[in-house]
Amino acid sequence: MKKALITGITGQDGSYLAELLLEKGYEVHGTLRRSSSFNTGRIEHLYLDEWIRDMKQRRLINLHYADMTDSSSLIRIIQHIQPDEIYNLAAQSHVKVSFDVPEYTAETDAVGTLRLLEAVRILGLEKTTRIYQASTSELYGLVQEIPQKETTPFYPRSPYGVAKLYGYWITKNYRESYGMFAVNGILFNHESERRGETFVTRKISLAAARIAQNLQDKLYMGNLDAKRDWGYAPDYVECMWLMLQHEVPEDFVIATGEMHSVREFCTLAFAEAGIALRWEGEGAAEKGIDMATGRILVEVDPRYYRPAEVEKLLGDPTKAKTLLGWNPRKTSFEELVRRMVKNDMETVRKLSP
Ligand code: NDP
Ligand code: GDR
Repeated sequence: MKKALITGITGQDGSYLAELLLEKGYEVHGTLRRSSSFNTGRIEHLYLDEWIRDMKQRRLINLHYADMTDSSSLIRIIQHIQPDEIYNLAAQSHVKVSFDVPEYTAETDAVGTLRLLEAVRILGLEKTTRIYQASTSELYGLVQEIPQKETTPFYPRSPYGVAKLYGYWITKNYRESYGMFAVNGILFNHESERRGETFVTRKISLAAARIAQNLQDKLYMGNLDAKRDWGYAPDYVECMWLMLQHEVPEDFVIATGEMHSVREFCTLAFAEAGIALRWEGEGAAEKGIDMATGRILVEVDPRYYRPAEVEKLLGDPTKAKTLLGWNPRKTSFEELVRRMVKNDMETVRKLSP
């Protein structure tokens, strides 16, 4: 049985990847951070107590406390598990927040990646353990070429993007220096019902559901003109696994090849919740108005603007399609929005008084 370690197993991607690897028969381990309240909501169904484990005889995940800022915790866990594959998903992953905690973001996302690679090397596992590094389309930042592919130059626009740039290069450097099977997945935005609530898609799907059920009056947004290549997270974690099964270690762009604006996402999400929006005004004065009632439901609040913005990202997934046989548009954009809104309509309904 193959053994996998997922750092950041409690996050959106970690939870889907854990499910996928369990299905494939892996022994799955994941890192957990100490927190003052429960942070295992996305993986509770994969983490039951011993008694239930025995009764159901299902393979379940194993959790270990660790932090990307703590080398000793990483070394201890890797030594204990001796994993065949490591998926490094742990990160301070919020772009806007990275402007507020730039040093912590660098510690976790940049130096944290180095700590992990060094741990594998210190333990003498560099020829046996394969490593996936969660790189990002934020590396492209100020766009130099459209669409972006593996050869497009990088120009990150946030402390997050800059920290991930270090993570990208140190992974490549360890591959070239020590012959490690260490690869970068340059993933474009991917969303799901489990997306964190402060990322734009989930913020919109939740607000649309709450407004439709009269539990919220208005949604305040940042840059509505920003454009992203949005995919579906469960489709993307499959690619992480495929990259580690490939004969040679290589970096891949993972994207859908389709781009939409934040405004389009809003319009579609509200429509899924039964509200037809029309847009009026420009920039900070733009408003989304309910066509049926004339009520203003969406307004721009410049507090959500970023010090430096990434205006548009569009990926070219040709390499992943050709070499990994990956299907970039298993789930359409419309289906992604529909699933997120449907899920939030139900969640809100259950929680409402
Ligand atoms: P999430 O923010 O949902 O999950 C991040 C995970 O990292 C959580 O498990 C979190 O723990 C953990 N974590 C944060 N800081 C630390 C730390 N210092 N030490 C240990 N663990 C830590 O991110 P996603 O699942 O969306 O993304 C997974 C990875 O992929 C990230 O590295 C992200 O930067 C990258 N990425 C994501 C894309 C996307 O569109 N989703 C696109 C491209 C790259 P906790 O639950 O306790 O907060
Ligand atoms: P991003 O995702 O920064 O691309 O990083 P996010 O959903 O936060 O923003 C996407 C775009 O929407 C604009 N926007 C808003 N964003 C948020 N969060 N809240 C708002 O109110 C709002 N209004 C407009 C943003 O300005 C931006 O242009 C995500 C993360 O998952 C990273 O970890 C990952 O590396 C990249 O995707 C690829």
